[in-house]
Amino acid sequence: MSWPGVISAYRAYLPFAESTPIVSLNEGNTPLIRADRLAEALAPGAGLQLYLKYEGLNPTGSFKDRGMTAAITQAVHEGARTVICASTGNTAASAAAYAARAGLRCLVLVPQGKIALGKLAACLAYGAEVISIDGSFDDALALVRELVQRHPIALVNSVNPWRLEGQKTGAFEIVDQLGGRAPDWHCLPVGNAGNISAYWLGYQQYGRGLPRLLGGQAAGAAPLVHGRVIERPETLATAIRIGNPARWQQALQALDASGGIVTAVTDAAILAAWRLLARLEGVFVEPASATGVAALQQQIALGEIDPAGQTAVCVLTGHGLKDPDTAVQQAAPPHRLPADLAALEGYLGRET
Ligand code: AN7
Repeated sequence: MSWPGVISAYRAYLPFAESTPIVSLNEGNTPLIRADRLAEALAPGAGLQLYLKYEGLNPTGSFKDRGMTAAITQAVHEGARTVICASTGNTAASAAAYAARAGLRCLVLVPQGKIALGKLAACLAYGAEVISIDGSFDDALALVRELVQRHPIALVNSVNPWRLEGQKTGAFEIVDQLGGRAPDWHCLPVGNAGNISAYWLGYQQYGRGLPRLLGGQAAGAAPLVHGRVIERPETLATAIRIGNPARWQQALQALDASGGIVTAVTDAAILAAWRLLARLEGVFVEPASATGVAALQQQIALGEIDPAGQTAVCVLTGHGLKDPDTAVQQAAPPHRLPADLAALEGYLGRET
């Protein structure tokens, strides 16, 4: 049977009326990939059971589609004609796609020069009106929050509670894929803090056990770790270049209630984890998505997490093709040879 999308799959757990028409791209049902080689790199000999929830395989290439199907469904239900969001890129691409499918006008505000190429390309392709703000994501979010007070436009950032309703289905899937139980550790990047808040709601509602949450923030954009707004957040992981998360308090409560940890990891550590994912497991993600793995690696190395016999799930939030520029910049350029067998054999025999 074909997968119907997260609202239809988990309708009994979501507050939609039976009669509400669903706007879906059949999102969700992403693979939970066992990662033994990565587990061995992070915790040699410890018997860590590590899984990767590959959310980059959603229809627009990121986890945002789970929440967006719910937010756009509800916006249509309430009669909206126009939707808007501020975004570091993935929310924008997702909003643009679901708005297109619903026939809505879609405006997206993005920080000038700080949105990865694949995200911009998608927004433009879906026909969204892309507005590049001379400021940060936080500036853009403040602007749209004000705008929707004055105009009948639906805000589809994760301040919108419907986003969390859809997003929490990620927790249901993980439990189902693990055979009916939550993992010991649930690791993920934290930017605007919608995802971590939603996962906690999902695990609680599903009632099959609770994980401890491990949130990773980029060192240059770590308001939750430092306990203060970061005025000028900076990180190569542009998806999580956020200094004043909208779901700040809810995330702290979830972390606290789960006995969790929120930690900052350097861009170098994020890239190291990003590389391990691709090279040890064949899983290509955008840099921000490796932040949960980097956080797990750090906490194991510091002795804060004992990996022995534990089950950990790392949520990989966005596909690697979202940010092709970083991937190319991080690698040596391709080898260049004449179209000639001798040259190719010479290359094959060289020292590597
Ligand atoms: C790949 O698209 O905020 O903590 O505007 O794109 O729920 O914000 C993106 C966030 C992690 C952080 N990984 O999730 C946006 C946006 C990726 C992301 C996050 C984002 P939240």
